[in-house]
Amino acid sequence: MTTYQAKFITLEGSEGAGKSSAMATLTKQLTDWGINYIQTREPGGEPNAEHIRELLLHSDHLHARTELLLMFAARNEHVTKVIRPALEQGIWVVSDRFVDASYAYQGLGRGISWETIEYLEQWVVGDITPDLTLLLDVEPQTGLERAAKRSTKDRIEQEKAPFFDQIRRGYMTRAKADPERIKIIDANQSETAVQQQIIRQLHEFKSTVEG
Ligand code: Z5A
Repeated sequence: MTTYQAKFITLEGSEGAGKSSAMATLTKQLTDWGINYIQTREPGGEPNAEHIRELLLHSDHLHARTELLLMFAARNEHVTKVIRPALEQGIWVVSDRFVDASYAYQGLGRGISWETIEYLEQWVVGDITPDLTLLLDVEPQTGLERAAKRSTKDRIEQEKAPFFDQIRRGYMTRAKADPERIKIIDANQSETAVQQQIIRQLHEFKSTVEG
């Protein structure tokens, strides 16, 4: 397995968890530390992958398997053309979502087996594993109320509360299996409190990587 000097950080969470402000906090901290990083997102983060994102979020009646395969098709473009080259050049990568989202949304949400997702992960992503994942955990109802303030909803956002309960379970299962990497942020709290938790986790992470 390749060990990169540059680090790969991901943000995860279900609907209305507050990833946008979390991303701002995270990138400001990296900037303050003088770290050279790129900010990206999934699905997307590369021109072809952004086309696939459009299909994913705005097509009617996508079959669950098609949804999963498109997520991984976009991810293949993203990993090979953006994430891996950046890490190889010593540039940190910060991504709004990555593979954990596929386990939560397509696994628990759509009922696709984790073995299938593991197979695709191995094939497409290989050894590109995040060094740190900040999982913004919010009560589905709270998240949906926050998201309702937004004007429009994409195809996946139109799902109802039980779907987002499953997403939360999926993320929690991932976090339990890999507590060293996935740090849970209580996103039910105020934006300031969430910000403080993120900064605390980043300081801990920095001291770990600096040895
Ligand atoms: N998806 C998938 O299914 N499988 C995969 O493998 C991947 C993704 C990679 C697009 O992702 C969809 O793709 C997503 C999962 C799926 N679908 N869903 N749902 P995305 O990340 O681009 O889209 P998103 O999940 O809708 O995220 P978002 O809109 O970028 O962020 P958010 O966390 O949902 O919400 P926000 O905009 O940051 O915050 C929502 C509102 O709450 C906003 O007005 C904030 O000001 C407010 N807020 C935020 N924090 C707080 C606190 N702490 N208190 C009060 N109010 C707050």
